[in-house]
Amino acid sequence: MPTHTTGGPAGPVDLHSRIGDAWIAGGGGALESDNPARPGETVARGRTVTAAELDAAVDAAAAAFPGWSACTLHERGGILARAAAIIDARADEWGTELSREEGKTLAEGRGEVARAAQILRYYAGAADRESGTVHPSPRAGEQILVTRRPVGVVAAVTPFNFPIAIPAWKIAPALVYGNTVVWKPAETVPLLALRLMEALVQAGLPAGVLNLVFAAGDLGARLVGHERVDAVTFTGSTAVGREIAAGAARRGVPVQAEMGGKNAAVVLADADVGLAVQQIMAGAFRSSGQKCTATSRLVLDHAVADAVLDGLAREVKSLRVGDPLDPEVHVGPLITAAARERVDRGAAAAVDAGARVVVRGETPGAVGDSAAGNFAPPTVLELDSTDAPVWREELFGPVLAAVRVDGAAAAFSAANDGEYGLSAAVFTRDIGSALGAVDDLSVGVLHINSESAGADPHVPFGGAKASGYGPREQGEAARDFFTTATTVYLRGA
Ligand code: UN1
Repeated sequence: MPTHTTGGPAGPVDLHSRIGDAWIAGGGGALESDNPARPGETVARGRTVTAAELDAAVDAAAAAFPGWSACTLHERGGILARAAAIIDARADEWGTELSREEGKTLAEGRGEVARAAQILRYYAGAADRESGTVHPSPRAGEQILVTRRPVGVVAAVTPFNFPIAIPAWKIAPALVYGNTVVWKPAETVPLLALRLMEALVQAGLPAGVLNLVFAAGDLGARLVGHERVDAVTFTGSTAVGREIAAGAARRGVPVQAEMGGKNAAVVLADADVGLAVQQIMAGAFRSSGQKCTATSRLVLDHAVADAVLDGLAREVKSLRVGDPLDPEVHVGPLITAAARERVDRGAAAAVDAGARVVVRGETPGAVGDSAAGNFAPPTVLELDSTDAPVWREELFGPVLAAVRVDGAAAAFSAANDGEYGLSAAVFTRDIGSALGAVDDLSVGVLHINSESAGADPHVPFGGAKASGYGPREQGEAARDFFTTATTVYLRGA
């Protein structure tokens, strides 16, 4: 294994892909991750793989499959548990690197690394959980068992915004249930990918069981379309997810795609307004709104609308936007300058079309100043109708668009008005309204009186409508995706 520096300002960390039992430099183009808060500061540096190297990674995963799938769940789980301990021991250091590379605050960066360890521990425990079922047979002297086998070689394609937690929740279940994996992380966060890979190698993962490829351009498509790949797990945009799903359908390969979101917080007339404001702030502005579960739409009952908007205006004014390594900062930069421009353009277009600016926070450095970091001001807009693009299109930044409605029925219909259906938050003290939300909102994840973001490893995670395709992630849903069932009719001879 190459020796890696800790990645402090001393200099960029050397990146290597991992194929089979070797760390390789990669024969493709230059790859560099930059600190989004400090333009020009390189965090990690290396090269991408070539098409031949990518194919070699798939071959390595295929070659490792028979041996790995023949290990017991306990053996596989033991490696994940050891990797979790390694990650825990490095949580402060790797959490700091995460903040430097991705831009979320130090608390969120360290929290995410700890979360990755917790996810690995959860799947390590799969060894002791049921993995099949036994059914009575209509015929005497027979039992019917449903057992589960691994699917084979899995391609995992992961996004920038949770550079270690999302890979952990895809890779850990894939591995523990006996699959081998080729993993392509987002090009903007290679360092954290390297760290997770290092932890698993150090924990004793056999060669070829997980292969990490830094890949650019159309190599992502080559990976998910590879004839030796048996299943694809993806998190990213709806457009890419649907393209992957269409290609996989032609090959008859299962896909789990977790895609965009435009998640609403609904505040009903009887809500605890203080609680709602605090939770909306967290849902909308943590990670600068760069979560597919972030709150980006607000549906406010007329009775509480002014109180909620006034509360948000007060809170947004006290947010500090800046370098996430500063512990006083609440909101870091967006991942790239292009992301910042997209968010600025989206908010400006909404204002041009008549949206009222309820509040817009301060950023260090003027918008568009390329010497400043990629900071976008936390912004709350009020709209007259739900027709505006800012209501419908995912901006993936700290922008909230609010509308006013009368009553729960109108609120749920406004929340459903859009193509996405990942998560929602409903604030109410009325059990009937809460149950109404359960029935009426087309979402995969519903929070009653808590923020729209967040996911626990033991329960299903995924979205309705354009937000999700294929089986849910996490918990038993992950087991079902990463295994295939054999129904066994068992009779004595
Ligand atoms: C969370 O809300 O903590 O990409 C997790 C995303 C989601 C994960 C959200 N797949 O933002």
